[in-house]
Amino acid sequence: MITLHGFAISNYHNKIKLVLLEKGIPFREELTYPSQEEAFLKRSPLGKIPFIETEHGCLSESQAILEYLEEAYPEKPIYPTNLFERARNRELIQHLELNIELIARRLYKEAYFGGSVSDETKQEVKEKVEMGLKGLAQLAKFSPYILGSELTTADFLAWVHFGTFGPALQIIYGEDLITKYIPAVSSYIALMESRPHVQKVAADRAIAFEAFMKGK
Ligand SMILES: N[C@@H](CCC(=O)N[C@@H](CS)C(=O)NCC(=O)O)C(=O)O
Repeated sequence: MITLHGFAISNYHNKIKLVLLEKGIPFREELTYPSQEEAFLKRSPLGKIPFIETEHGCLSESQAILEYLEEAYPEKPIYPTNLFERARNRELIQHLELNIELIARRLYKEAYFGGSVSDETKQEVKEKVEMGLKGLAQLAKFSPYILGSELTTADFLAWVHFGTFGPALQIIYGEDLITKYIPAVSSYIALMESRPHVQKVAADRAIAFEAFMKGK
């Protein structure tokens, strides 16, 4: 049985949790916080979550975990069968994570964790994120799913990441930048949130977020 280590506020944790649920893979979730302790680094080299524990050992980096799960549990595939469509999925995932999420992440310290971010960083992040969102508008179809008529991996990722960088952009810039560049996103999010597993991940995230805010 797979153990998923991490916590329910993390978008990278929720990415793997949603994939496990949607693929119907049995797993247990263990509440684990990032750590720089020697023993932890042996399981996840930068001390980050998520990582999974399998019968073969531990595996970190959410995209590597996702690809492993898809190959090890092929019964319910979440990538399309067509090779080029599979590549398009990976293109969208890389774009979302490298060109939007990782950039917007620099705001989370202020948006979510009570810290502060310089005006210079905010300006730099805004320019890059806007470029990323315009790029996403080119790639995404929303007809009705992000890459067309088929629900695929990219949808699970998109829903999870929109729910993390979207509110952060709203808090820092006072406007809904996602909808500004990609108007179809609101109805798309509603469509994704009609799925029971998405609802489960969202509910767990809300509970964890409330507990985190109380503990602050
Ligand atoms: N590239 C990693 C990113 C994981 C990540 O950033 N995890 C955050 C939580 S969302 C973390 O553990 N941060 C703690 C740290 O950076 O020390 C992945 O895809 O799994």
